[in-house]
Amino acid sequence: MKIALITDTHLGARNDNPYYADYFYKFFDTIFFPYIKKHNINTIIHLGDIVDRRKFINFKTLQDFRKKFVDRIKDMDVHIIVGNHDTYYKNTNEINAPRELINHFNIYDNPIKINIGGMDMLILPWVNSTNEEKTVMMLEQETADIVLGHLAIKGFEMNNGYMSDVGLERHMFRRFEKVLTGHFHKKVDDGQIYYLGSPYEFMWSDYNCPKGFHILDTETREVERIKNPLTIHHKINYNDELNDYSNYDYSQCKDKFVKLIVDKKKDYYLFDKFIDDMYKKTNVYDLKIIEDYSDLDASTVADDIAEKSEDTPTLLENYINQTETKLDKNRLKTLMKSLYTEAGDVEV
Ligand SMILES: [Mn+2]
Repeated sequence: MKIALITDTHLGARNDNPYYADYFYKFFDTIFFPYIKKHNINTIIHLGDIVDRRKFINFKTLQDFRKKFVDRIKDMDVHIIVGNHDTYYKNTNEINAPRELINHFNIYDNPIKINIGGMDMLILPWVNSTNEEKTVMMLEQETADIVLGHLAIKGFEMNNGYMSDVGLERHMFRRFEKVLTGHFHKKVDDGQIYYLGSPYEFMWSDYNCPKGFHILDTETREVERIKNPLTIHHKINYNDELNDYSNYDYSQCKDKFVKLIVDKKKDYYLFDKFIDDMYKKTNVYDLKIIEDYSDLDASTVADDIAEKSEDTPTLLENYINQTETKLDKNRLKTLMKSLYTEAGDVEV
């Protein structure tokens, strides 16, 4: 039996931004649902963070969710593990979005052992102060073939370049054949614990980070990755000494957030035309131009900032790296990162 595994869909992400919603549902319309239909897959396990907001839901996001997602899986065998973005309170999973929105599916807001297709699975939803003891006890005592969860585990790369330093210890999971989990959006593994990664991009930190979903075969116990080739973030390194932009193919900028990093700009007229044409010929959602000042022979630090600060988290990290302080820089970075993420969630 084959099971589709998907996680961290965060529907309604980026303040319910419609461009991101279009991009998310393009994945469901053209990649995910065609795949599971073609392969007669009738069982889905969602490993948490099905929606983005923890406290409430936007009606447009809710309608899309119902029509473009829930209605298409309503006759399937669906299992949903509650993630941290699904829960209202920080210290308990008791009130959660799946329970309120789609209670007719199997929803797991507490640790439990289940069996699907003859395979014993230990299900571990988001760990908080209420269920931590039970989670640890089940990890120590329960027998199961695999663990499926929405887990924070120390020592994994959360986003490009960011390591997790809070959560459960890896050794707690070593008794099990495989651990498959949501939570961090980058696909990483240590050969036993697998962060499956989000199915699509959310932020610039997802740029160049492969996305997709997985198929678990309960007979062979293999986990197969299905790639999602769709992206929403696109970077261009502009250099008119090396490249000719007169016949530029703008199709790669269509329906994208674009960052144009200017390495060399000799011909100002051509540059302006390039920008004008970008707007005229393609539906670019947003264009950010980042000038590199290396032409001005600025100091190495300024070069560094211009070159490496293509997104805010990187800028914060570079700033902390260059700061003279006795404080723990990794803790500072984690704090800045969580502030940045929290600020992104604030209603405008
Ligand atoms: Mn998530």
